[in-house]
Amino acid sequence: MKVWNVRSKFAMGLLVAAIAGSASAASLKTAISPVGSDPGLGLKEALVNAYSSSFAGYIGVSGDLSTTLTLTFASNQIDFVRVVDVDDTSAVGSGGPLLLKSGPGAADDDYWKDGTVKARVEAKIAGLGHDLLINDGSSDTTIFAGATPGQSTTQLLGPNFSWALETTAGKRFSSDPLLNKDGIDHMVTFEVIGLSSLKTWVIAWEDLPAYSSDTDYNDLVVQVSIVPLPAAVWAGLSLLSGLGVARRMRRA
Ligand SMILES: [Ca+2]
Ligand SMILES: [Ca+2]
Ligand SMILES: [Ca+2]
Repeated sequence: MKVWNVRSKFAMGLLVAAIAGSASAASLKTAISPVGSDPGLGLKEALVNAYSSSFAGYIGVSGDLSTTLTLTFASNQIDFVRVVDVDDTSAVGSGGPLLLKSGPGAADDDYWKDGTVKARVEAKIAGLGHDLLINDGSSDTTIFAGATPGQSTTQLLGPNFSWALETTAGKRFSSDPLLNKDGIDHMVTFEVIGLSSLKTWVIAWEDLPAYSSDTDYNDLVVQVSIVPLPAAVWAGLSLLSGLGVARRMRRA
C-alpha cells in the first residue's frame, strides 16, 4: 500500500537520524603517492584543482594523506578526513556500510547506505573516459555516463550499494576490492569538513589495473552531498503519518 511505503521510508529516515552520531574517521596509514605517466600529479593536486574555483584565492596546501588533508583557501579551511579502507591492515573499519547521512563511524568505504545526494564530478585527470555507477548487489544504476567535470545529478542512493567505475579501456572497478580482478582498492574516500553545512564526501578513483596503475587516485573525483528534505516534504510526511494513526484508530 502506497501510504505505508512512504511511511516506512519516513520511519527509516527517523531511525537513521537517531543513529546519527559523531563522525570520527580513522586515518589510513597507506600514503598514496603518484608515479608513472598518467596525467596529473596526485590526489592532493586533484582536490586543489577541484575545489579552488569555489574560493576567492588559493593560498596553500598542508597536511598529509595519511591523516587529514587540509586545504586553505583565503580564510576558508577545508579538512578532508580520510575514511578507512577495509583492506588496510591498520584500518578499524567494520566492513559495514557507510551511512551517507551520519558515517563513517566504524564503517569503511566499500559499501554505502541511505541518502538522497547531489553528486558532482569535480575533477577528471586521466586519459580514459569513465562511467560511474552504483550497484545494489544485483543491478547497476548509472550515476554519470561519460563523466565530465561540472556534471551534476541528484539521486536517491541506497540501501546498501557499492560504487563502480567503468572505463573506456573496458575495465570495471568496484569500491569493494574483493570484486576487482586485480584485488586492489580503486576508490578512496574523504569526508569534507568546512566546505558546506551539508554532510559531504568526496570519492576519488584510480582507473588503471594494478599491473599498470600509477595509483594517483585522481582519475575521477566526485563530490557527494546529502540533500536535506524540504520542509514541505516533512509536512506532507507528518500528514500521512497522522492519516495512518486515524486509520488504525478506526480499525480498533
Ligand atoms: Ca576504498
Ligand atoms: Ca591513475
Ligand atoms: Ca590520473
